[in-house]
Amino acid sequence: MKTLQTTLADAQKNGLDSALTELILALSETCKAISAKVARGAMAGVLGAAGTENVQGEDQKKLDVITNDMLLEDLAKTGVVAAMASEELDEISPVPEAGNAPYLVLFDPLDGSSNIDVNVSIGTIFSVLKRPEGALCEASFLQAGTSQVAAGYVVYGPQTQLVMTTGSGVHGFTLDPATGIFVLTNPSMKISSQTKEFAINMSNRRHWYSPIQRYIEELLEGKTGKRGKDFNMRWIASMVADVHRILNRGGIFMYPADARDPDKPGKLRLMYEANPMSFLVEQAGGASTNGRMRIMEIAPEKLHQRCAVVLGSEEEVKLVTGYHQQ
Ligand code: AHM
Ligand code: MG
Repeated sequence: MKTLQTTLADAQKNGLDSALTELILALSETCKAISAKVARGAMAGVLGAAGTENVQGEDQKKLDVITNDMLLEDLAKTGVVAAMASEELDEISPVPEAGNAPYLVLFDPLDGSSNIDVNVSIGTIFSVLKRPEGALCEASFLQAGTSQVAAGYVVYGPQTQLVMTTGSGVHGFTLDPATGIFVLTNPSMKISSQTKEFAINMSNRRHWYSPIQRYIEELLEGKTGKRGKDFNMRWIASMVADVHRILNRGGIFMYPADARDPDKPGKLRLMYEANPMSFLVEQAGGASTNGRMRIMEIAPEKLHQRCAVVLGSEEEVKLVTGYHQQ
């Protein structure tokens, strides 16, 4: 039986940095603890609103705050993390006692906040960058997605699963609740290039720009329309769960920019959501763009910047991106 530990040990033999291994193992331990809290729900006192707002003006849930604190505390102790940035923090969180530690970690501690209180899958998303030379500041984090050395998520669903990449494929591990061990259950995950399934929040339809309007209209026409096949729709409203489905059976996921607020290109965040998920999707043979360009090549300007997202099965992503370019 292969586990997260043995898989990382093998990767280390093939050159994976031991500090990065340590970091990923520490992250997995924290996520195990988060999973336990999520599973106990009301009994662990983690449901409901925190009564605070994050830097983006969104209401925080108790679990947003609790998981953020857990990750900050545990990763600071590893000695290999120089600083962290989180969707739930206004500013970066340096770890002065870590000295010249080699890595920076960015995370969305609890993705899918609207699903916490209704017992629907939620997750933790992470992205790891190398610490650049010089003094640590926000700019240290503003590296393109192509610079990520590891990325992944843990989905807290019917099973708790950790899915990650260090740049040589995507591997999925299921937490065995009996032993507390992440077991390799989904080695070398691959996204089919074709699909008949799409994910988008249809309630925003009236706000979309014309390329997305056109694309979705063509999908909805089904067998007798231009595409000549029927498409199915899924929208979980937890990006981790939607991406997890796509990594398992293909599909296309979109959270496009729309006409509501031209200063906000979409809802999702480049550094905590779009980049790590793009790294996973590309490593699994899929594609990921903001409608116009490869997400991982976007030069970040701000830590909390938003990003339109079109990712999943390559042929569909290419089609949507092509519609934007026309
Ligand atoms: P969150 O990080 O505050 O939970 O927001 C991100 C989530 C994604 O997981 C999901 O794809 C999207 O928001 C759903 O948005 P909507 O509620 O507009 O459908
Ligand atoms: Mg999120």
